[in-house]
Amino acid sequence: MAQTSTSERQTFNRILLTGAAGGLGKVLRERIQLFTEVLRLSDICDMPAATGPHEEVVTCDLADKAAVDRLVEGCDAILHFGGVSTEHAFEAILGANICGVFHLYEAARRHNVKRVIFASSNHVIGFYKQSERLDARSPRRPDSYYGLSKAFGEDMATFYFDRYGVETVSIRIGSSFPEPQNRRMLDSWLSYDDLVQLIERGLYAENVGHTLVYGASANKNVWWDNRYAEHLAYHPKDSSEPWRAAIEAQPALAEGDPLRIYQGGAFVAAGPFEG
Ligand code: NAI
Ligand code: 15L
Repeated sequence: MAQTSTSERQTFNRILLTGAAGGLGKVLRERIQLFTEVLRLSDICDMPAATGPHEEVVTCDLADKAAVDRLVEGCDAILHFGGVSTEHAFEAILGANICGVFHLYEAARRHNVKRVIFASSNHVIGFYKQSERLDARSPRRPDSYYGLSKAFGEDMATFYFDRYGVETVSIRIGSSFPEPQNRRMLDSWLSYDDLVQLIERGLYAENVGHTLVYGASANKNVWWDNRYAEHLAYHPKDSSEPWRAAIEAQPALAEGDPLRIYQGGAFVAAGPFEG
């Protein structure tokens, strides 16, 4: 971390944000600046050019080990938001998410990065019913190849802490969009402000080891219990309630619709991917 400090806390020298061209990446580009002298933005897709010396823009495929190694050099923390973010054939997920997370941690080890924030997903536990209540120790029930890749990423984080001392906060993000879009998201929604709060806690909390935290706002129905992440002091401020009336006015879902049964919603019914 840099020796310079803001009025409240020290800033990082250089934070790397992967997935910077994505939905959340665009939001974080604006919001993470506060925590770092320089923000290095990376994606496989083109991004708007750097707006000043406080930004660096680097195009990089997470599947390219040597490129990821160069990308991570000089960074003191990583927000890993890049990769395939929905369900696809396994082969499409392999390079970006599975090889990609290995490349990232290997580079973090080589370049002495002490802290990673990993954008994991509710799809690690997506086959649980919406009536079930989980905590960080609940056995996983991935609902997709995508969910499996996030489970692998979480295990990668545990291994790199146990073996090499690289600390991670894995956020099992529910549904992080400007607003909840359907009945399921009334329970799984994570506002952008609450996401940023989680990232801030994840960056500044001490001795996190590998901490797993569920990323949801203070919604009325809570599926996830963050008792094992209390040291992060994450206190969500937002709730999906202001959208409830409009969402409940949407056409009713059929009785067997996975969106009303499973925590992972429609992901449980994707595939198979043959031919
Ligand atoms: P997104 O799909 O908009 O952004 C992901 C970015 O990763 C894209 O810009 C894409 O170009 C980039 N990417 C894909 N393959 C890549 C590769 N091989 N190399 C480098 N970059 C690559 O997804 P979104 O919504 O912004 O999510 C960001 C992260 O948060 C993802 O890891 C996603 O799995 C995770 N997440 C998001 C949730 C949400 O509700 N938005 C919920 C749970 C997890
Ligand atoms: C995710 O993991 C996806 O990245 C996002 O696009 C949404 O589908 C979200 O989960 C969700 O479950 O709503």
